[in-house]
Amino acid sequence: MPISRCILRRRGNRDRCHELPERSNIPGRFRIAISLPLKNCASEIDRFDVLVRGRIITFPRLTWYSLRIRQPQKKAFLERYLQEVRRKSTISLATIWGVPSPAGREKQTSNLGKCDCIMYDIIGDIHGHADELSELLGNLGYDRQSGYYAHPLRTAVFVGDFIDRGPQIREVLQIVRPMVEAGSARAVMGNHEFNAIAWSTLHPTENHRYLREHTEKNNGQFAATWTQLSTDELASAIDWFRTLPMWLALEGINVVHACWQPSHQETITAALKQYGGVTTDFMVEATNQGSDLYLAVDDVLKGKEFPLPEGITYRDKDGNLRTNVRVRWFESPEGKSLRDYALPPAPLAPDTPLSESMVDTRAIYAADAPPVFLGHYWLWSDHPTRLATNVACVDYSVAKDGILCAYRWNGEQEIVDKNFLWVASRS
Ligand SMILES: [Mn+2]
Repeated sequence: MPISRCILRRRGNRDRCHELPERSNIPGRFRIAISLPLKNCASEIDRFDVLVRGRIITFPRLTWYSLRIRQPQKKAFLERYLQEVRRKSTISLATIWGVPSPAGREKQTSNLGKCDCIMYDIIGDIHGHADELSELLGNLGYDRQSGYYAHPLRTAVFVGDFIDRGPQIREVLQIVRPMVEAGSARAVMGNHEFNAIAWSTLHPTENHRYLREHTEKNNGQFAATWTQLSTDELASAIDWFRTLPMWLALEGINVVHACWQPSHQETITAALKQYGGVTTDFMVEATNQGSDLYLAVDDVLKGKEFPLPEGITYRDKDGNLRTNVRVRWFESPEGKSLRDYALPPAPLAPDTPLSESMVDTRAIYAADAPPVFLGHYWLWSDHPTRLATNVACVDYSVAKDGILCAYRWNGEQEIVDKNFLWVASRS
């Protein structure tokens, strides 16, 4: 239902109508209006700041609500929310209306442009830091009343890399997976989940060979996960990882762990169809270095990397000697040195040349494309900023004493730095 057509009526007084402001830009899977006594607005503003881009709309006291819900799960959400609202003495009533089905919503989006979107909180790489995740979800207004974290009006989106490194991998999975399964969150696969599947999968025909070999280096990268989880827990986690999409094209935003490249996505989509999902056969091809699928998955989940010029190396955060750098694939390299094109900035000489022949222009992200959100890049700042007007990374190194970062998206097509939220790492 287009928002400008939504009308609230009082029961028993059909002449009294309250029409919402014309195209008031409330993105949301459903729409809600709450009658709040004005004097209480200040104390409730945090809780209801999702209304109309941060503004409370105060209606005359409403005495009924209407509910139009086609999805049972969403209905449960709303009912729980209404119960909570009623419990609060300061709030007289809530009004909720206009809950289109997903298919209907897509149609509406094309008609209404950015007006009619779900609102998302995009959350960066967690890497076993459950305490920080709980704190961040709490700050974002998610609560655990139903046994999993949920927000009455918003959906969380995880950019992958739930496991490895941190001390609370089991707890992270116990938070994230139920949210995704219940529909209060979406999630994409990170390279650590992909590696975990490969590490755990035996080659179907070559005896005793895992698709990700159990070398000292590979075992070390995965050690926190396989030592913290029981065999059954690990198997269950791997089963779930196989169900994760490698990117999400949502209404109004794109989400991928490392690199958005449509030509690679076509390759991956074709392989998923051919092999019936992230099956063992899919993984065999995806781990076969040099195959098109390997190259596609490698770029999408691990980002593009350029080799350093002969004889030049540097050490990364883990102390590993690097002979290549991750790059800012989303923008043109024109006029840039390799130092400027690296992401994060690499400790290279300013005149380190960039081989433009390596640039895959198919990955350059159009300035008018929807905002794309990434993880993966281990950025470091106590004040996250966008990478471009429509590109943002939400990985700020919580597993290296950084911050766990989220971006609170309210329908804007230009990313604004004030919508980053974060909590500090506790370890
Ligand atoms: Mn990561």
